[in-house]
Amino acid sequence: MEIVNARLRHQQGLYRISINKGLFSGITSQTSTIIPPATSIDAQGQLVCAPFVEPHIHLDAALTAGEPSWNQSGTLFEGIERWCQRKPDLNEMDIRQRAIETIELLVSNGVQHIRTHADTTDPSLIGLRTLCALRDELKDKIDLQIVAFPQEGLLSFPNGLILMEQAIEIGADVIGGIPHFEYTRELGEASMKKVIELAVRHNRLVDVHCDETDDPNSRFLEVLATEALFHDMGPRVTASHTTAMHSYDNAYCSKLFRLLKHSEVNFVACPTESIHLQGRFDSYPKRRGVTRVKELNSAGINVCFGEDSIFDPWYSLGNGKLLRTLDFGLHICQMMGYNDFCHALDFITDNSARTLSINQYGIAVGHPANCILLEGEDDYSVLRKQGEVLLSIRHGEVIMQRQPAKVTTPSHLKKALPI
Ligand code: 17E
Ligand code: FE2
Repeated sequence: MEIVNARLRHQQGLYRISINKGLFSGITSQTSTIIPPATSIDAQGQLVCAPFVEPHIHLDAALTAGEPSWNQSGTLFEGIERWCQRKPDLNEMDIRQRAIETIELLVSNGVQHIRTHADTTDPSLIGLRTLCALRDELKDKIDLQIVAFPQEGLLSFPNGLILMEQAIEIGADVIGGIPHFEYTRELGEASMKKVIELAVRHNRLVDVHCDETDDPNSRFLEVLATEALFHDMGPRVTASHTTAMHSYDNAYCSKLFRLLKHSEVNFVACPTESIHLQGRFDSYPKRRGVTRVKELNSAGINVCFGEDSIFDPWYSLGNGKLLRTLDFGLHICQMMGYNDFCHALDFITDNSARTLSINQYGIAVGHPANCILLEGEDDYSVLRKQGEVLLSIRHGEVIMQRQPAKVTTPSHLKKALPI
């Protein structure tokens, strides 16, 4: 198989991309547009790019908004309360159906790698078991990483630690935490040490919901990053949300950034989620509550964007379109300069792939032939158009294809328009 008339990120001109036995086998530049041979895919001068990566989502909770009641206040804490009302009704079929529907939505929007959290503060661990089984079942179609996430606290929830250890045994890929939700600061700090200790012992990745609050005194990130640094595992550790960093004072941040840089931990910001859940205890001015994406990125620290929720107790919108998340993120974080736009797709592709420690990601000879076709020629135009993902190829096979929407103008309007 081959794709012709393709544009590639940060390259001039058109390219011909050959695929053999599920791998990229050649990438050659074309001198001009070519008429596609019958077996080729014609990219028609549009951007072929590595698949989108969803680095942070909760598949166990997806599509449950309003069940049994809606989050009225819009706070994280009411979200947790509503989820706790839904938890007793969880069963394998229910979770499977919602997770598959959500994965299909993501795949139809160009995603091929997903990191999902699964709540372990449930004595049955049904969410985690179901998602681990689904990960194994769907492994040819999608890469799924499962985070064992102690939603109600690793050390504050009864048997939280035992449940976490069971979750690791069942097969969780990543160890999670929620230090700002533990009963005390001491428990929050102890939980961070425990998370890293478990990850070292069981050779797992780490992804912590860290400081997801507007409270400027929530400073568990420094504990997480230090533990990661001292155990030499920063690149395998992710701090999700870190919304409190929005409210830290600049003097503290300047000291903190030195540690973050040394530790090499990764960051996930969820701009749609945080603009909605944070700032809820403010009157005016209201904080945006999104972490310092621009500053982290400028400091050379890895940061990416995720959706977090699709129609769940925390956020009742969301549609699987990471281009939408990216658009929100760039606006909220004021990354609206020409240079920001030229590299925008990094936040939903390369940076997220690094966060997930995905090997051989990207369009290069010898890598798995995974790619998507977008509407637009480069990062800037793809972002501006907010078009559809037209094609998704995985291990050399088309797993999703759609025709670009055609607009027709009624004839009476055509006459009126001087085109
Ligand atoms: N749980 C949590 O603690 N925070 C979130 N943003 C979501 C679930 C979606
Ligand atoms: Fe989350």
